[in-house]
Amino acid sequence: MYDGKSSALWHLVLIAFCTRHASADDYVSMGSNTNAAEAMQFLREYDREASGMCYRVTTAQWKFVTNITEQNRRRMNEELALSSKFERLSWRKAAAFDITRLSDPQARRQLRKIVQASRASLSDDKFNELQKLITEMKEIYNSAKICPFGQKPYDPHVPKVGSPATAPPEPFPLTHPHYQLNNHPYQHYQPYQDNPEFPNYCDMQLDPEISRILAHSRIESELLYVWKSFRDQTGPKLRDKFIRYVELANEAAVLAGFRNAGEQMRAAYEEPSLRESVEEVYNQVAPLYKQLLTYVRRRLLQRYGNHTLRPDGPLPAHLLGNMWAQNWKSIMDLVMPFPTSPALDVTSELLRQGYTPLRMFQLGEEFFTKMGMKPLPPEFWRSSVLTRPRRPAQCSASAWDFCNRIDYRIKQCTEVTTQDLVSTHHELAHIQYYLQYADQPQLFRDGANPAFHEALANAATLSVYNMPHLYRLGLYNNKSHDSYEVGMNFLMTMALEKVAYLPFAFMVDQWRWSVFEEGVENMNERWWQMKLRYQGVVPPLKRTEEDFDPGAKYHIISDQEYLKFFLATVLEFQVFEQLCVAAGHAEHLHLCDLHRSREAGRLLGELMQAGASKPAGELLRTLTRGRTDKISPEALVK
Ligand code: X8Z
Ligand code: ZN
Repeated sequence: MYDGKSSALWHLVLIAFCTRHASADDYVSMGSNTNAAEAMQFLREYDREASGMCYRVTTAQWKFVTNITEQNRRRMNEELALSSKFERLSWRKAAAFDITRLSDPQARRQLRKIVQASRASLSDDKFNELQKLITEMKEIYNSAKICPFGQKPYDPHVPKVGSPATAPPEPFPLTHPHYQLNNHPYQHYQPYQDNPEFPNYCDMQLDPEISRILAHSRIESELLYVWKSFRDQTGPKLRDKFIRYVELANEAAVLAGFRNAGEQMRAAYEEPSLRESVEEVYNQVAPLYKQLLTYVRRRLLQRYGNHTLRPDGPLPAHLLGNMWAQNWKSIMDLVMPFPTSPALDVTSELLRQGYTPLRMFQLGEEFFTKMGMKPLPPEFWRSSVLTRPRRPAQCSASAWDFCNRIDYRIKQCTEVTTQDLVSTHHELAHIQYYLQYADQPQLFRDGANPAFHEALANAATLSVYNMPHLYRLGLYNNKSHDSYEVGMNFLMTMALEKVAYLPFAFMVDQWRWSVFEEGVENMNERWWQMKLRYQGVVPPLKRTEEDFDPGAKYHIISDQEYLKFFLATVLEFQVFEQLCVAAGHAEHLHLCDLHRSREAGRLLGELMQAGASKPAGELLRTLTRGRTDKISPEALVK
């Protein structure tokens, strides 16, 4: 992940275009000032102040997420409030210009970025209410906890068997083997109620405990329990706040000249026919997804039997190894095409060779420098958090740009596993993107559209975990296995991760746009209708409008656009294919290794250096050497 532009400040600087086949400038709240010198002066000051503000907010956020204390939370919220004020003020100044009549296209582009996606046209009260709602929803979500399977909520008045009545509940250490399931075949999995060591303590959070159960347990009743309990602890508490959020976001969008908040979100793509082109991409990948679903369903039937799912019906949402059924890679053990060949897991080899988190990062840095790209600055090594801190901290991996052209960091609680080796390269690719576009003005230090950051980071990462690369690194010996079988297993892992994800990533914003457009009636029913239509997935239990299942997905309640993940998943393969062409690779795409390819590095660097200074279509033309400015799933399907 990259965390670059997630603060309130950066919500306000997205570009806004729209679907009404008109010019971009039609949607700018236009002022009358046509003085070009004043506009340039304003942009210079904005650049300096916005970079400074971004540095302060990012520093405060970093302090909080790497050391969760009330004081750090307060400081972060203070900085966020200041940056909101700055953003509103800047919006007013920018909106005073008649953007259409400025002759410098880059200045026009920057001003539009300040003005168009803003919610600053709301009254102060409503603007603050909207920010507060989003913060509250995030806090409710992040504090959701459930009891272990088979246990009642902890009651301090009921003595735990074998312990004194006064004993406080003990925090369960994450080093306990019950949580260390990554490398264990699922047969060794022991459900909580059968585990005498597990304490009577209702403190299981989504990450890591609940996610690990969904990934590793093959006990249907336990999967059902955690699937339901997490939804009980999120949705109903979030529903009313979300309804008010929809109302305010729509009001802000209408004041900014859009029909609704969905249209305002889509405007960041600068593509008038975005809805149609995204649907076309979905239709192109749907047949492949259906094949995958059919194959996986057969294997699930073998595991869970026909009282749990039907041979010709949809898939129950709790059996796919993930809370949202969005990524199926955890059920690889159930669906592996060649179970006697390896699944390219190099974890034990990494451990055997004495790899450490630091060495994994050094290896990742080398991957980029050997392609002729930029080395990491000393500040990176000085300040990054590369292993789990001993204090309360958020552990999700993220790459940080402190907006001062000096300070770049990664936060990742790295473990020596294949998955974290991949994640290390992914986060380092985000840092590479930051380094490459560092000389752009602050407003252009971002991806060309919301999908670009993830797409380029993943494109660079795709060659890291294929056979030739792991062989080259001395982590996999391709002599001892049938390479066809290993290749098929690898492609199945890819399909479970990338192909299974596509309909989910597509439907999230289809649902969100429908709520912004048509209102909040029957929100939950509509969610499940879309899950069935696009994903072929059904809830394992009856759902009602008392439930609010979209609220179990963080990106929905935290106001984060999701279409970018759908487009990024498609685009990463399109970019990867072109990088492989540049590298002179002529074999199957899944065997392409970008190792030491200066040509691939040059192309990737060129795409990254542009940041957001050019429209995405222009970069796609650069990528495809003039052939197209459209995103295409051809390479992914290949
Ligand atoms: O949100 C994320 C990352 C940040 S870029 C943690 N992802 C999406 C998700 O969790 O739904 C990565 C995969 C898709
Ligand atoms: Zn990322």
